[in-house]
Amino acid sequence: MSGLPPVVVVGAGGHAKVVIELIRSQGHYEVAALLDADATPRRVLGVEVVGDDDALPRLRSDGIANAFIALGGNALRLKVAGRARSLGFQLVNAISPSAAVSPTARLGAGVAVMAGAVINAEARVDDLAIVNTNASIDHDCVLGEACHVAPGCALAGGVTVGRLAFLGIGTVAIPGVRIGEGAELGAGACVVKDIPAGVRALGVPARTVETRNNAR
Ligand code: JB2
Repeated sequence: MSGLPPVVVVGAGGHAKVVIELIRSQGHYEVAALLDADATPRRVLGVEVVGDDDALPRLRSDGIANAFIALGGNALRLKVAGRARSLGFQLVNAISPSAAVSPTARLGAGVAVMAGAVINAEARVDDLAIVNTNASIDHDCVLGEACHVAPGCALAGGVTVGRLAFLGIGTVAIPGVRIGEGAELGAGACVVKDIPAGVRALGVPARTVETRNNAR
């Protein structure tokens, strides 16, 4: 027992591994348990998988008040977060000590910011967003709820990313462009004009290849 307040991490896959190490590196919480749809008893990075999401009420009544939803799928993360919040869990943040987050940036709850990420002045990062490894978010950007900015993305100043949007690895976006809710950008896309909600776009410059309605 570390004496730190316990947190349950929901998910036990690749994203959860990264999140467990972020939470440990922050030193504010002890990762006490994992929940996964595959409830097979096992340990991940030394933390026990104690059940699936149906174990949330038990953990809450056992006194665990903090949760982190470590599921990479945006829509799934949002859904499971709603369930955890309705049971009274507080969503904590997992922020790498080697991320550079401006003191004037505003971060919501349940946010992950990985190593090497940069979030500059007066950017806003809403609840459940993922700012992945080495992503760069310049001043005045707005990242919507439960979006995912994958490793190595570079967003110039004033870019807006809609809720549930997914920016694949290495996406770049020029100043002020708006990426719509649930849009998906393929790896290496270069966004030079607004991307409508719900579309999949690829390439340099990014062009719509598919109109999608189901957010990832
Ligand atoms: O509803 C669920 C649920 N559905 C799937 N609740 C809970 N608690 N767990 C769920 N899962 C579990 O999520 C699966 O059983 C599996 O263990 C885990 C997904 O693992 P995977 O490694 O496939 O993906 P991930 O979401 O952890 O990570 C993805 O997103 C990250 C941001 C991957 O694409 C990573 O490469 C990426 N870095």
